[in-house]
Amino acid sequence: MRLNSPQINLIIKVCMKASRSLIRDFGEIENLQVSTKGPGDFVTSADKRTEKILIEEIQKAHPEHGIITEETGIINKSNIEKKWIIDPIDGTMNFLNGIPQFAISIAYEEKGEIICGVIFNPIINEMFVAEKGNGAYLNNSRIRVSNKKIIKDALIVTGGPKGNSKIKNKIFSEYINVSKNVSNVRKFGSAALDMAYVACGRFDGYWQRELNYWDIAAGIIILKEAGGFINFFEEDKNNPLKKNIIASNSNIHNELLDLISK
Ligand code: 2AM
Ligand code: CA
Repeated sequence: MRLNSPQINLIIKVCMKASRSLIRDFGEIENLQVSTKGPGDFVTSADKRTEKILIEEIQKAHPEHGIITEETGIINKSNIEKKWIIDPIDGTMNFLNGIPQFAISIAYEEKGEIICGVIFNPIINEMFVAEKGNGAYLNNSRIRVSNKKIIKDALIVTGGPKGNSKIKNKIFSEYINVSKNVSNVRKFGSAALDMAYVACGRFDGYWQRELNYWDIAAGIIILKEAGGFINFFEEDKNNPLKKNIIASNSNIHNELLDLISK
């Protein structure tokens, strides 16, 4: 693998460190599921514990850098040049239910451009890595998006609507419209892994509304470096961290865009 920037090495190191406690916590979930209290609080603390390790390790190396995370919010807000974007557990609902489809997602950004990113599923030990200009990798093998050319044959993944969404009906009708025009649609519950799976050709495309930037930041660079196309739609200028995204291989991108009722 040709990826060797100091940032990518740091991300991989902190991911591996945080994943040790995350794997332990995941192992506890089964026991908690049968307790009357349920695993809800435990998951929140697993999220926080993982995030704390990630933040501490990045701050050890770069105390002055900006960090945006799901749980803690924004650290060193004034540093707009160098930022780390962290989602400690993407796919929290899966984690909570003992389903091994979740990941640590970390991206590094300079002057508003994502430079590198990692998405790591510690349970099945799949690490997706990309660095600007140097390609995308799954574990140590180069990955590329699929070569599917016809949208009717495409396997598409999506997510949402979230529980409190105010546009559930719109999202459901979009789902129906896409379903009718592609081979099939899947919902796997982790935006980061959905994007990584498009990057390695398991899915041909992905769309989702009402995401947060940390759900997809690492996915963006991994997918781009794997030859994928990405589009954001209906952007909210007052809330730049909120995202609606379409991502796919290059062949079916415009057709998938047309199926989304913008
Ligand atoms: P999370 O697991 O970190 O919450 C599920 O469709 C995907 O959407 C997950 O990646 C999930 O991230 C993300 N998502 C973002 N905001 C969400 C919300 N409010 N409710 C559920 N999923 C959300
Ligand atoms: Ca997330």
